[in-house]
Amino acid sequence: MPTTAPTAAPTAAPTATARALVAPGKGLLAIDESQPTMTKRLARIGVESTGATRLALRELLLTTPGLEEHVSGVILYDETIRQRTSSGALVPELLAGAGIVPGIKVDRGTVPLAGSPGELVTQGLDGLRERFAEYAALGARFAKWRAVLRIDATLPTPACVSANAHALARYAALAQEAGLVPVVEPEVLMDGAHSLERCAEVTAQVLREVYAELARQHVTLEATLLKPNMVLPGTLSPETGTIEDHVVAERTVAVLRDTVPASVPGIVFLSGGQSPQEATARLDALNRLPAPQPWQLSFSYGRALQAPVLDAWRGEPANVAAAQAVLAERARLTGAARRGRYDRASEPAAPVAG
Ligand code: 5MM
Repeated sequence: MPTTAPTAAPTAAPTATARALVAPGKGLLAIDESQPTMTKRLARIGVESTGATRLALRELLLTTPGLEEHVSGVILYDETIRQRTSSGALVPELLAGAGIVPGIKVDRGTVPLAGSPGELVTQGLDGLRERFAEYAALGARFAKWRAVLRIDATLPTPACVSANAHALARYAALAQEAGLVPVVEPEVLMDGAHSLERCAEVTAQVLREVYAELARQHVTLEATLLKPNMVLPGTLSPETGTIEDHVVAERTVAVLRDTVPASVPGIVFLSGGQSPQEATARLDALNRLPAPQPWQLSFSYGRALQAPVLDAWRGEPANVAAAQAVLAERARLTGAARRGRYDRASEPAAPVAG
């Protein structure tokens, strides 16, 4: 008799969903901003954050013509998954009708980690089984939970890495129990003056711990996706701006090859504060690497897809079509990068910083 519980056999559906989410040329659009984040994003363009303005922005994004050509799935926020668009359809119905898989962010944000000054742990496990049942009934087929790790001279501590990996694995096991694909997001932040090599070291440390916990908690990797940071120097590092995209791609993949099992179908990078052009060029470089990788290399971008759209919209109904054209173009370029066919020269003339 085995001494530990066997790994549950995946149902066909979540495994197929995980693969569909990283179909060639496609990736995820993250519009799961919590209320405080959304308030900041809207304030930047002079728009008050209300239920109506948040829905107006999200409807603009989700009804962009042709979005499904490059976007396989959308990560929604709790408020959005329950909202009806002007057509009368619930947001998940609208997405499913367009052939886009609805997903849901289920973490409840970060709180200070007791005993680890300056570090955060993600909360939201209490009641998660019941919330998953409700989200599944609302049409969600995948989920996301984000852990945040900060680098400085002494951080992250082993306690922070371990606590966040444990929570990610408990979330992933509950997602699979409910039949949803867990997107596992351990984000090592770009904030700070650290080098590219320090980011590589910390990202590897974090991913090792995450995959050890996922194994301990019987998570079926074939029905998961990983949403990591790219390996980059900190925003205040003297290296920033000096490292070529192919070096970022090579270091990122070297870390992932050391830490992420081949049974994971796809890696969907977060943009993490990179400009849309940087995030696209680096995804392109990742997909141009000569050696074949065991997993698909795709995207799950929030700011890198949305920032220029917000600038084009500015809360004005008259700007909706122009803003949708910006998203369609950003999605087309990111989809091209997903295939390693991005041409930087085809960027709009005056790119907007993320
Ligand atoms: C879209 O932003 C997401 C929600 O963040 P908060 O919970 O802090 O409001 C965030 O989790 C996002 O999905 C990832 O960080 C990736 O987004 P970026 O902008 O880094 O590509």
